[in-house]
Amino acid sequence: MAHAPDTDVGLYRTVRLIRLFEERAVELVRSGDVVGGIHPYTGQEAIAAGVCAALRVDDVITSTHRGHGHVLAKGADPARVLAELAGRATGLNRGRGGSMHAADFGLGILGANAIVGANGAITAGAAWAARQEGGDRVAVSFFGDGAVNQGVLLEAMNLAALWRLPVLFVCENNGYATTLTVADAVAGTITGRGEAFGIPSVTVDGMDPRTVLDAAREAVDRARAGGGPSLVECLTYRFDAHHTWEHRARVRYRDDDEVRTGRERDPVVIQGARLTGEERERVDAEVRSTLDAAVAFALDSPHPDPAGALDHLYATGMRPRPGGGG
Ligand SMILES: Cc1ncc(C[n+]2csc(CCOP(=O)(O)OP(=O)(O)O)c2C)c(N)n1
Ligand SMILES: [Mg+2]
Repeated sequence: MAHAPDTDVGLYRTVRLIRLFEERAVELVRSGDVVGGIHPYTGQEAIAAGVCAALRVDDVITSTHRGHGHVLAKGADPARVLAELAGRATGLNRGRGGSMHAADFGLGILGANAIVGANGAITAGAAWAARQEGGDRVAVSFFGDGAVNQGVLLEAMNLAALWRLPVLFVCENNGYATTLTVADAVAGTITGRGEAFGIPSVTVDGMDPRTVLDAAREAVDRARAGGGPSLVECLTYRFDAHHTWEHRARVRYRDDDEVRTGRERDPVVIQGARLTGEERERVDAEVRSTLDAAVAFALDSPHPDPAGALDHLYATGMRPRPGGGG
């Protein structure tokens, strides 16, 4: 059966895949196979799953430091994403990008991005390019609450509104930028930033894949019809650490009660309740075998040859000249 990501089974498959992917990735960080750590997307899966289910393959997305979920939901091969995290030659970007730079242009994944807020400008540019082409492709920018005070994102919103670009701004408000709360960092409201530019802006439950899909669909339809950008603020909760490093550093900024309460509404459980037990078991088994194969693929893959370290750095295929000079 073809994968239909916007059905109840499809949405469940996507959130389940992202959850298990992140669990396996954390294990590989602990074992030392993924060097440098990751920002787990655990708890926020409904947003990537819901938004990407409203998109076509030729639509584009830009992502963040917490980007595995977006990349997987847009259709990237989990085995190649995991190999990328593990720095292997078979990785999505030949092991050169790692967790925060995964990209697959063929699937419209313009890249995760470690610079908070920076992807807004890339998305507006991609949307402008899509419009110049004459089609009805849309561009989505995923970003966290930590990005809403970054000038570049506000500049991108301004231009997107002014030029009625087909952009969907998706804010994943998980309440924290690292350890800083939204209450301590954000004056006014997040939707108020969109409204200031005349951008239709809504706040939705970011723990329910179907709610996110409905909101994304409305925004995507508007963008395709020439109605310009939209902002969807998704209220969510990060179940795990900001970064895997946090477990070792024992940073304390959320008390146990808050984390317990925050985890009560679990997107995997919420979406799973819409399936029969049999459907759930079938998807769970399928996802487990996909991830087992992905881990084996990543760990069996070779590291890139150091002699080729300067390959693939430029779109033109050129390497820097020996002795510098560009
Ligand atoms: C421009 C910039 N400033 C600071 C950082 C360091 N940094 C990395 S993640 C992060 C927090 C981002 O919070 P948010 O956007 O809410 O995303 P979340 O981590 O909650 O998913 C910060 C400050 C950065 N990567 N880029
Ligand atoms: Mg945040």
